[in-house]
Amino acid sequence: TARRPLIAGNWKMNGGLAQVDGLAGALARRLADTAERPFDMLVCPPATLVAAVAGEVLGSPLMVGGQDCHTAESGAHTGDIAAAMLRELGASHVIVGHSERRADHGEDDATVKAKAEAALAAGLVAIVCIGETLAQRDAGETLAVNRRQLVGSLPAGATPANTVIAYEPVWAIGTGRTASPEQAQEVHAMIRQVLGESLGAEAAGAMRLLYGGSMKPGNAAELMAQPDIDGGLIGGASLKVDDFWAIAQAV
Ligand code: 3PY
Repeated sequence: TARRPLIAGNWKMNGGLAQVDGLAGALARRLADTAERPFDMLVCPPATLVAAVAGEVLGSPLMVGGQDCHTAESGAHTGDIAAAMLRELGASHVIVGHSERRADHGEDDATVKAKAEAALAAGLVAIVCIGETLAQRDAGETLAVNRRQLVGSLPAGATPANTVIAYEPVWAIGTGRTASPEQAQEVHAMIRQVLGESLGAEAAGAMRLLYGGSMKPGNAAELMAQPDIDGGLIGGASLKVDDFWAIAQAV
């Protein structure tokens, strides 16, 4: 396919100043030393580290993103961060609607959509996360749940350049369990079909769809070999330079 794989690391609430050089800097140096690089690479550190990481990797192809943004441009929202604030620090992307935010902060599809639209308005690429729980999968609701979340969370004005969809089955996040390549592909194919219904076949065919949920060096190749899986949103394995790099080598 013509879609360039995206290898995105979600550091979650991990990492400190030591990881600026030790993780982000190390990845930037590897990218600089790599002639053939058939993938894009992104790290999403905690918001407190975005500026330092962006400074560290300046001039490198390594991109930096946030893990969340507010729906509003500014205002009385103590503790929150606007998309433009991330952008000003050097971020190019922001994750919205990760299942941990949906669960921990009660974010619903309408909120996630508004956050994604705020990201687009600020010039960030939105990485919109969807995924079913184990109970929903066991109840046979996987495709319906993901369709509903996708339709409800997709920002107005989504294009392949400004939006990435990440499918992260909740039961595979931080559990060590991974969706089988077939399970993941089934959902990814549905996502692309639904995108086609709302954005047209051309845009749907060009939009990148990431798999997330315990992607690691040992399973990355078979997942990314699936026709509709265009990279990964990687949690734990993105905190180790060698593991994250090995995943990128598996594209
Ligand atoms: C995981 O890898 O478990 C993730 O949640 C990535 O976002």
